Amino acid sequence: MFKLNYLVYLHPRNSNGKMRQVEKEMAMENNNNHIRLSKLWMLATMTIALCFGSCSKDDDGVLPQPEQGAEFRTLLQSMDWGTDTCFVYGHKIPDVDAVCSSLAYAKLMRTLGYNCKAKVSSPINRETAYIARVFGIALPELKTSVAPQTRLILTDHTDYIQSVGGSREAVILQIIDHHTEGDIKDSTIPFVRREMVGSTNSIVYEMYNELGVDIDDETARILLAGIISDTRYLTKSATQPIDSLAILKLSSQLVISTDSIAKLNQAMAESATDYNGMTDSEIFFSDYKEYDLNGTFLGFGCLSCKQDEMEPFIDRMLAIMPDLMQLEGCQIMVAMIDNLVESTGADPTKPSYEHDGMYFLYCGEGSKDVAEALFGPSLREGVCYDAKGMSRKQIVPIIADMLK
Ligand SMILES: [Mn+2]
Repeated sequence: MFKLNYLVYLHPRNSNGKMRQVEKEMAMENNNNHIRLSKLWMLATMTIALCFGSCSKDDDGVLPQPEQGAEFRTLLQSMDWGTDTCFVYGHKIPDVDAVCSSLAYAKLMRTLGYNCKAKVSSPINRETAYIARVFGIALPELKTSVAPQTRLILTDHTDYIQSVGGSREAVILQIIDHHTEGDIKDSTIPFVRREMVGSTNSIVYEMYNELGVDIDDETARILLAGIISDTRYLTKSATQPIDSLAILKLSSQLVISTDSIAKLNQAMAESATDYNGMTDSEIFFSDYKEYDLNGTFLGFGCLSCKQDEMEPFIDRMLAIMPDLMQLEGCQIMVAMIDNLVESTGADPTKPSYEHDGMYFLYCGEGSKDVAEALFGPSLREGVCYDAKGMSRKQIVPIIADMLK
């Protein structure tokens, strides 16, 4: 089968917010020079955007052009879609990026004539519920497993353990993702688009442009919500110019001001860290992923806590981690807790709390060595501190390397 893997790795910004270096890798298993040229053209334009910063008046120049989608349309036609609906899934314990990318991508596939429907494999979180209410987004139905041979498209993940039940026996047609390759190997999937950008929704946005498919207002809201959430309104270190460009274009289509986006982001962030009425284990699992790192199962929670409540919060999480580790069948369980400090309040559009470093909790054999290699000596047993504020997406590949 005609096969195209498309990979772009971009280094994170340095402290000046400028790009340090651009490293590109493209793996193509066909000799279609036209594809290669058009992809190179796109990389070149992206590189220009990276070098000269984002969101200038010349933004149109960095958007992919519709004629670039022609080869992809041919590839879609050659796929074995089966006779039933193809389901589009984000990862288990879905966040806004997972839900929105599956919705927007299923819509794109339907527009191109393929019978696709977005689903979620486990219940949505509070941030998704909040933004769906504000934006009037119709959420995907819950479907926790699929029958063998079901056609799947996966967004925002690349590991079987994070995927819908039955995914190992399903036929995975496509992966659209912004994480490094997991145990679902790219080489086994007809189409993989993996770009190291801030949000999967930015990749979906690029693809709408490449394919020349109009983005209706509902889809614009879906894409915008995903990008705001996964980049925390362009503040996370994984953020790239395409994320800012997409927010700019989508918000201008929807006539939403920069101020409104900042306020929306603030409200979304607050709903994401609203643990009111949740048990400690519900809190621990509120943004949780598992990884099979060559046979070592890693459980990884992402949490946040206000600085003045941090110590008792760390104690509560450390107290339940050994039991949760056993419950989940993991060998190592870790959690990062974003440290939220009250902001000065000088700028009303800025969130009332800002991230300032993170605490890294670890549990399980060998986890201390891993944590201390990453972040230096423990503050106390089970706790390290990271001033840089690395993301889970950045930490997991490093842990995977260490465990090799
Ligand atoms: Mn994501």
